[in-house]
Amino acid sequence: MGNRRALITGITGQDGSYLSEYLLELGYEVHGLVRRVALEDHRHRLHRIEHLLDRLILHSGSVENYPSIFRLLASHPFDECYHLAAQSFVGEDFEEGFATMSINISSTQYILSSIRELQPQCRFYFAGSSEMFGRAAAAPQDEETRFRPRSSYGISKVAGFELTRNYREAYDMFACSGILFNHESPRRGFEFVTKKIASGVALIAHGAQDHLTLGNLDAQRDWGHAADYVQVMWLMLQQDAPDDYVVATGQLHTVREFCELAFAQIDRDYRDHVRVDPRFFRPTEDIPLCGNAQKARSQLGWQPQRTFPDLVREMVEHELYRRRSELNSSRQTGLGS
Ligand code: F7E
Repeated sequence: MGNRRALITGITGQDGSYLSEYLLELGYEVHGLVRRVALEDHRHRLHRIEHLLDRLILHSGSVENYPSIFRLLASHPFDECYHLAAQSFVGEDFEEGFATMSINISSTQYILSSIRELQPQCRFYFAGSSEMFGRAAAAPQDEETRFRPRSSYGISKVAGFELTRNYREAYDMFACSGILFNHESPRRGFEFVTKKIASGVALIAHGAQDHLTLGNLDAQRDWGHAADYVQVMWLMLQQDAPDDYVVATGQLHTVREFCELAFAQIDRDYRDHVRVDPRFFRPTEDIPLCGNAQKARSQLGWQPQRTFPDLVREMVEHELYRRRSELNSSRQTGLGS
């Protein structure tokens, strides 16, 4: 596999960090585009890739800035480009619609256009999302299901998906989209419900908090593990022909089930600790988002390794460990002062 070279946008995020690990293991030279502020504030902004920093090549720049993308692609030849950077929180989206649309759409076009002009042989992956299905007319959703996005985030992802398809068809580029359903891990951001629950459970276990406030407990999601999902991104770019694929577990779980399992891990009943606040509610889905990943399974040979209970356990264990370490270090600091 040797010296293949990959560029990852969004390398500091959950998926970027798992994909970096995966590509490094395969022997790739891995480059990332990172904002200057992140490079200056290593500890906070690069925490997910801190353990990899001596093996990665980071470039200062922003996907919102065409010249920085163009310059990077003009100076380094890449075999593969994974475009993961995006404003990705759906909840905030109703308020922040303008920024979400303009950042997510223009960044994708900047990258596709630069690749076309400078390195048309470079294979391109676009991070699509189940949010593109929005108010889906049918379940489960697959590659043939019509998109009916109902958030600026979903609309921006449909635009990125269509841009990717168009560059593939009009310019014969090897450009693919993965339509990824929710994927979580201990590296998930705190604004997402799984991380919010796992970290709330740890705070409650340590007596730092008594309850956790959530939105709709009956909301359903098709939750997978991010480490399983990044493998499929790589697989898509290793095929003979570019194509788009749905990536999902095909199994639905409610926020309530996540809570039940997470609290059971500290021998508590979630009903004693979870409060519901309509502030966190989103418009309800008549037909839940649940993916059919048959095409990825049969054509790419992909198979998720981790189950839903594995995911909950890993996330809660991680948060319990993190809280314990924080408490120990604050005790030590207290002793020393
Ligand atoms: O919400 C419900 C909420 O914010 C999951 C992103 O990666 O996946 C993610 O988007 C569900 C929703 O993720 C709370 O209403 C209840 O039904 O964790 P989430 P998301 O919106 O599904 C898709 C595929 C993406 O592409 C996105 O980038 O949980 N929920 N109570 C809550 N959600 C949050 N955040 N907080 C609550 O308190």
